[in-house]
Amino acid sequence: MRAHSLLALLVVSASLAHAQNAQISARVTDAQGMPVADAVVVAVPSDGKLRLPARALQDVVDQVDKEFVPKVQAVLIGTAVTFPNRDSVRHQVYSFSPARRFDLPLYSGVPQAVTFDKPGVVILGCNIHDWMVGYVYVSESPYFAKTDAQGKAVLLDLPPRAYVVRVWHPQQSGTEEDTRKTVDVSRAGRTEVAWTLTLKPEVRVRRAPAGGSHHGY
Ligand SMILES: [Cu+2]
Repeated sequence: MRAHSLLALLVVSASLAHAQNAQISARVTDAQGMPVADAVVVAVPSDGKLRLPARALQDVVDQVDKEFVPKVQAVLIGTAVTFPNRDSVRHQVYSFSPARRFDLPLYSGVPQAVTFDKPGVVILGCNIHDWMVGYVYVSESPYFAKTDAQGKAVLLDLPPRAYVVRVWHPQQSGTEEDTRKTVDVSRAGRTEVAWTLTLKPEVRVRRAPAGGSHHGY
């Protein structure tokens, strides 16, 4: 497709989306029927046409009381994420994940941003505090949301069409691909979709006793 016709298509689809948009309301529960928070719900248009924002986005994962906040951060591909340290001790945040390997030097305050330019899951750790685990979920689609404490997430402003919708959670026992559902939101309005995930127990590294830091950090 030539560049100018692609542009015309984008303009047409943008104006249609403006005229009438659709929503997907997702609900995620576990095998016991309890709500699952921190699940990322991603919708990809079935025709593969993704409209990404012209400008790269920015987001934040804080370190508060020696934990990542939020524990799961969902971002669009291309987003620059900063990792501000709100603690009085220093952190050294890294990831070995193939989607984005990085290693920030030991720091206080706000280090340089890390850009996430490949879709996938990036597991965060801290070289100083072994129990610190966080996740940056990098979505290839601009249509994503994270479930709240009630296990609910709403994807807003969807151009009306069919989507393949999937769910990711750090403890899910199956694969993200197994959760794929085709959801047709050709008509404006809200469509409800529910998933039941089987979750593995959370692997927790014991924290050092409060106030008992053996490090000089
Ligand atoms: Cu740390």
